[in-house]
Amino acid sequence: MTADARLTSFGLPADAEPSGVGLPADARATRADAAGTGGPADAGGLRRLAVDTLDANWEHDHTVPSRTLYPHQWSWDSAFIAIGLAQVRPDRAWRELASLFRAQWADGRVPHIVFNPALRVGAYFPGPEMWRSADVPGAPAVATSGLVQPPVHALAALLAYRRAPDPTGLAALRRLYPALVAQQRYLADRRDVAGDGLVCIVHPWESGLDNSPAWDESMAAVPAEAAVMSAYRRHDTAHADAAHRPTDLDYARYLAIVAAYRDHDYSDRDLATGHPFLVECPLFNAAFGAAEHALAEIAAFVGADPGPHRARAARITEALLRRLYDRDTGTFQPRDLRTDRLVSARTVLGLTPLILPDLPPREVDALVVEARSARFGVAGRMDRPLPTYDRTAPDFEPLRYWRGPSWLNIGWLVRRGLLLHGHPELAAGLRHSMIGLVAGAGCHEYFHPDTGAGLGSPAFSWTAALVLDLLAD
Ligand code: 9WN
Repeated sequence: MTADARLTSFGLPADAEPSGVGLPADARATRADAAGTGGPADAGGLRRLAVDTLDANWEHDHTVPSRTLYPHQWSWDSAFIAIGLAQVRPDRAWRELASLFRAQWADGRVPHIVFNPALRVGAYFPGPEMWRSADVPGAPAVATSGLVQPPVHALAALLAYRRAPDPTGLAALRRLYPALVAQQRYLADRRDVAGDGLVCIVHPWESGLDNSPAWDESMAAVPAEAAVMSAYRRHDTAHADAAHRPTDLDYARYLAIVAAYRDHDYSDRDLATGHPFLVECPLFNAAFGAAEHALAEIAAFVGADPGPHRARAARITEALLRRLYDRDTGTFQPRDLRTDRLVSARTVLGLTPLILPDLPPREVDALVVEARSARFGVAGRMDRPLPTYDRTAPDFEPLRYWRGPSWLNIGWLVRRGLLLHGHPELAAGLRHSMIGLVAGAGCHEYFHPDTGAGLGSPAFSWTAALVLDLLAD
């Protein structure tokens, strides 16, 4: 069956057919590392592949992003995974979120990795021996990292509850609500380094888009030598092509920033005076604002007051507009707090504030222009998948991780924003393109932004989860 024939068999209207998704034969059947194969022939097959992938990655109370590359629990992965699980295994959606929040620190931070103590030393790098969370007062009994990731969990909990608004869901929502509030309080109280109402990330890993060109300028100032990596064994490059991953110099800098934070017991008190990486990220802050909108709705369900959440949401949107919106380019850009300058690279991060329902029409219109431009190519009939970086930039890299490839979580967020702001035809184009990627290549971690070929882990959980959500919509 040709890729086009596959795409029409997903019950999508013929007029939503992209002109040239053009997935080549080699982009199709790639053996999944845990579950299925690429290229199921119809919507039922695609759904089964996605469910099989999630089932194969389920580990007693959470889902691993990938059995090989990421065998522990990751924070924002669990939120995206819960959104998909809510479609097929609602009990697991709640267990997924509950297990993550059991590892919440006393200060409210939700760690970006929760380590599975049953796994051997070296199952992932950098492992618990590098993070040493047990030495820090306020860390949970289980070993974790000390970083955070974008707070998309309140949105996930809200969507899971809307999908199955039953007494079990309501009880789970009631238990989660105070933990979600504490997560936001940590970010607002401890991570507003500039005092401007926005959260500052202290490591590129906190963005979730680890080696995005958005961090190049700030990372260039972090002193480190690639040669230090000869003392370590990277786990990722044993399971994925090194040319599709961050470089050794990136990793040397990642480790230097971890050491700086860890050696101050992950304290946020004096970050401004010496921490080597301090950036306000548009996606992280859009998620921070969207979380307050979601919490306002959750508050209404659990009998709490939505008012303070609405007020905080409005303040976050206002701060994003004031501090990260670039009038010259008509998109949002990260701000490096060490130089107090906006970053110039145009990445897909800039489009993600569309997930804020209260983004004003003028800025929405500008972001839609940016999304439709040759840089990102969003259209009712998309020629090619949404890239993570400006595809016209000279340093666009179609194979390397967050420097070009297409990722489903980002497309899912942008599509959500387009729907929120009245662009159903663009949202349909994006949905069709994302489903086409998984139909063509399977539940890969990321995809070649021209050919749609699958890259990274071939059985990646959030890809499976979000395609289930897209199919159900
Ligand atoms: C570091 C688990 C995580 C995702 C991130 C993605 C990648 C880790 C890594 O995998 O990061 O946290 O080892 O590269 O960049 O977004 O949460 O899927």
